[in-house]
Amino acid sequence: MATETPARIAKAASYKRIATEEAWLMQDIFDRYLKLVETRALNDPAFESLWGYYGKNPSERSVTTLKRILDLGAGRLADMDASGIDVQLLLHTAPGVQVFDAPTANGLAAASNDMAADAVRKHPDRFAGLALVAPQDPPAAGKELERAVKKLGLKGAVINSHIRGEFLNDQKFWGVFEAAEALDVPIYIHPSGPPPEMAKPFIERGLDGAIYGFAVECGLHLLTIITSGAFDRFPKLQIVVGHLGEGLPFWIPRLDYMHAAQVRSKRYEALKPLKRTVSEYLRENVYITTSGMNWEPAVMYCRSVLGNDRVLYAMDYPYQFEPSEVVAMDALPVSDAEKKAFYQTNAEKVFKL
Ligand code: 1DF
Ligand code: MN
Repeated sequence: MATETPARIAKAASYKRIATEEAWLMQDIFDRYLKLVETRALNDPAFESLWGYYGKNPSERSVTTLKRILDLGAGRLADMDASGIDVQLLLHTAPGVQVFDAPTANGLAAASNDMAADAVRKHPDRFAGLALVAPQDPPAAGKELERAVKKLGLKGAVINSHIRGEFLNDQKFWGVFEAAEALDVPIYIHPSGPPPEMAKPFIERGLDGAIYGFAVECGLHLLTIITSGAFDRFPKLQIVVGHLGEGLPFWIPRLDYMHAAQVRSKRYEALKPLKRTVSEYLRENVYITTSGMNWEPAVMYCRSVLGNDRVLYAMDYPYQFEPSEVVAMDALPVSDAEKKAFYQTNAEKVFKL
């Protein structure tokens, strides 16, 4: 993995590099995160650890990451140029507005969508964006998604995983799925720190963040959506998850075997018969991106079990701004047409770019 980082990566001749999980942060939302860290009003240790770090830690990583993530202009474009990225799909970073009361969250979601749309309007060939919504208020989230798609030209929604400890498997949130399916846009489920009920063993060991806690929380979230039957109710709904599917593709045989076994034996009220197998939902209703996981063996495995058209490139800027990973993905042992699909045309199709 120790590829040397070139000073500057040239544009590719035969494909655009579209990076599909690139984070930004609205200053007003950041200020409110800091207030929540200071007051400890949420009583959410993973949130406080994460935003306490980016807000107050003096290390080079936290300071430069914060500077980059707040910038939707020249600094970001310069970083994209240096790393050979043609287009960033902008997602407001975690936990979005999911830590605020519903009226505040709805107002901030709308303001952030206006800002993201403005960045896209200024640089339509470099940026596209997903809408931030407040899933804690599903009717409002559905309306904001519709406004963001139809009026602002955003390409779907980002939901920053758990909603104060609850998951989208709960039918009270399904208005968001209904809106996305009706608008024919995907929902990107991006990780967040594990909720307090899950966080303790992770935090104590320093493992709650992007190293692994995010993947455990978000992989669990996706699995709960699948086993809830949400895709039987919304068969056209498409969910995008990063970090190579948060591990679920590697669990396919066990997910299918054990889900069928537990349903047959009626062990759990919550595990109902589904129309398809767990892995069929992964192949038909889920797209995965390579954010943070641009490592050839893992990417090739995921392509082999999900199909080339289900795997999309992402960098995870600015959290994992590693130009050497672009070099590694350029060298994937796949055909030119497949590489173009991976970097460009899959994203154009899924997000209607
Ligand atoms: C981190 C990484 C934080 C990612 C993120 O959102 C995030 C991190 C707050 O390293 O602290 O989205 N990431 O996806 O790699
Ligand atoms: Mn990310």
